[in-house]
Amino acid sequence: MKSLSETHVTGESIFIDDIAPVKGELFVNYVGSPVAAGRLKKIDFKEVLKVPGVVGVFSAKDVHHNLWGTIVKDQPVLVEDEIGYIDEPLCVIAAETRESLEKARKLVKFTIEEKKPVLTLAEAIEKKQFLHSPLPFRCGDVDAAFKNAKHRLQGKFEIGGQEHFYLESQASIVYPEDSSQLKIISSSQHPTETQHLVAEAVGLPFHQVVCEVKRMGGAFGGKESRAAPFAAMAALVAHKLKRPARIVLSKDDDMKVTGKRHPFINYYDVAFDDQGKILGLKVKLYADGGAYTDLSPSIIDRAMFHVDGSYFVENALIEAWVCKTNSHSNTAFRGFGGPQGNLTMENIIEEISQYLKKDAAYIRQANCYQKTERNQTPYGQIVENNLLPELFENLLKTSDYKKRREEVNQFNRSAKGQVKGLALTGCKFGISFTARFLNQGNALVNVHRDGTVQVSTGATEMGQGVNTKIQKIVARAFGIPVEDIQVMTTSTEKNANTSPTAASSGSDINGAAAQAACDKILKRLKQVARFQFSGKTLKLEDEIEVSDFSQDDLSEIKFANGKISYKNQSISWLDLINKTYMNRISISDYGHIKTTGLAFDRVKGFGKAFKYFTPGLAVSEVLIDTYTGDMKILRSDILMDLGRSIDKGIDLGQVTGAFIQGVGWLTSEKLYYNAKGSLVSHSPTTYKIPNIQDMPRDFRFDLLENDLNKDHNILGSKAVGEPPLLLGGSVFMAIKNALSYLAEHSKNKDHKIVKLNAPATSEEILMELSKYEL
Ligand code: LUZ
Ligand code: MOS
Repeated sequence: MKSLSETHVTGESIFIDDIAPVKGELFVNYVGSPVAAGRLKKIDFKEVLKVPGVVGVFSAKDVHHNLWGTIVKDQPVLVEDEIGYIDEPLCVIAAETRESLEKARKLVKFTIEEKKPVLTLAEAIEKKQFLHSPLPFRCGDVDAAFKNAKHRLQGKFEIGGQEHFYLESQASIVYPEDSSQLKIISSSQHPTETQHLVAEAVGLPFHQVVCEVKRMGGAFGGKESRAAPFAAMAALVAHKLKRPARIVLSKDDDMKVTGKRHPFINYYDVAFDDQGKILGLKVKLYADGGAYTDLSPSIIDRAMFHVDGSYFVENALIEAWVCKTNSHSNTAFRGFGGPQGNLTMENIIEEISQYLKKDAAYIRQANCYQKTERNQTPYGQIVENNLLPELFENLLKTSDYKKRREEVNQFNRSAKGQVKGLALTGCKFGISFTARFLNQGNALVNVHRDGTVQVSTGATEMGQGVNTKIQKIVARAFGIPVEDIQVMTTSTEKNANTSPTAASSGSDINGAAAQAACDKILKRLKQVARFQFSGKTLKLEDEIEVSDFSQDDLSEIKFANGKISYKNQSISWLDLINKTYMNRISISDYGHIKTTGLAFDRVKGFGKAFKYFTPGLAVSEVLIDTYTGDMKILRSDILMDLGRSIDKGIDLGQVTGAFIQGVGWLTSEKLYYNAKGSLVSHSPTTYKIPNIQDMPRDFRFDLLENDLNKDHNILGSKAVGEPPLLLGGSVFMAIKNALSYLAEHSKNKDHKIVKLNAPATSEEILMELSKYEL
């Protein structure tokens, strides 16, 4: 049997558009709005219907329940009246071939009463155009802290958005089945939401719709909420025309129409002492939500939860708003607001360091959360089992920080046209969905009579390796080889009411649910084994009473290496499951788990919001060409606490991949829009994601393994998917640090402290340099 990664590399893995079309299958696509704001008066399909091969056109009136949204149902599948953003889907066309479809898409005529759009976040802030205003977090006495502090800095920090750039665009195929049932195959992180949205869009009860997800070619949050409306477009066609329907977006369309990471404009005011210890903090976070609510309320919450970064802040006021603009509705993206919060704090500390002329790494170390005191977040959660102090100590040593700082100082004294920078930054990512009800999962485990096992959960595989981790968890539970475990296609038929595979929680939640299902089977298997070991001969016609033995008896029965042993006796796995089956005892089960102990009160802004934290640190060194603004990463060192890793290879893959994705967000991935608000950087030729040349020239990464998470999470592991993305901030701060060596000599007094917005592209770096009047 080939491993899960081998079939990717050999090209055998089937993605949505690799599925061969079936007889009668139609191609489906939407037509987007030519303007960013206005009222849709009329759609004229006359020319479209003349195109050979076009078999159907659909608009809002064909959608049974048009408004959708994970949190607030404010977003139309197809615009009915008010247009929210340019390129927003206004209608759907179905055709026999892709060629007719593409031809037809250009021929729709819209009558629109145009309005003046609000295209920038700054304008939305000024107009107080808000989609959501959460209650603030407060702790300590901020006013007193500011009054008594010796130093104070204020500023504004702009952070750009980010395109997900999954390799597989949004894609779904919908097959009509008997008696109005629909089967959806989708590239979705959230099959349950896709099932529900499709059912509502076509007017079917939920039990008539099944959504299946085999795998995705990347998702990064972009398919958490945003996969479902495209599935609904195909479903509309399949339901009305009773023919299978396929929608696969082109890369350009996908980039224009789907939301991105939220851009932020943040204002801060910080009070601190001579050593750089933070005494008080006031932050106002403004996120660009785009046209609709989508997941923004949860995203702004996570931004607020991560403004503290890895640092203790005794007195704080954290306020936040989600702004409404005439832009694609921004959405989940790996980190989910956390990166924007964390970066704001790292930026503040970088500026404190420049102001005090002290090395930022030691200011960070001095502010970092401690173990028994200075360990409470601004929202009242105690940072338990905190290894941040060890991470600091270790990484400062292994990265040779002190010596390299001296080398950088020396280089910058003599270099012409080049400047180096060095920075250490951290993350402390909260693991749990902030919406409490999402912290649950279920799994179905079927043991077969040849000893092999199928496991199904709500987890969707998007390249992150969740299937491999679940496979390992089940193999370990039964003491059999991983090859004997098959993780099945995710389907709402087997696992209903699942949460999205998101919030880094895929393996935590679904792995624990799989373990719970295994535990139920194991309990029965152990009772049968105990019966066997008690010396009684088991005959097929015997009725075993499985509750004959106490837990104490059973706890000594071990499952390992394909054998079940008790004291000096043993039985093979194959024998035991067959004996169990022949006695008409189930060798399948279903598990359900929930995360316990969460107690955050949104009104008070206080309590335990997360089950645990995943912390990590990174040190990055950069070299900047001061004539071109070109930046190279000379070296990055990453150290993370992932508890006891279930699969170190997968975890390090997530660490390095997330880090580089964070670097791309903060250094090269700039989104450009034209005057009408349409994205112009909508392909890899204009949108610069990192390539192999952008990797650190010297890249070192490791885990600080420990047992402290064993009572908190499956096998003592920690979630890894999102946290390391935040460490890309070390490269941004290293750039800021490099520029500070030049800003020091600035003739322009207002530019003694480096002010850099994200992403720090070459242009952004050059523009900042030009202000110093060197
Ligand atoms: N999705 C979500 C997430 O619905 N809630 C969350 O808290 C979250 N956090 C990170 C990523 N996706
Ligand atoms: Mo998410 S940002 O889909 O974990």
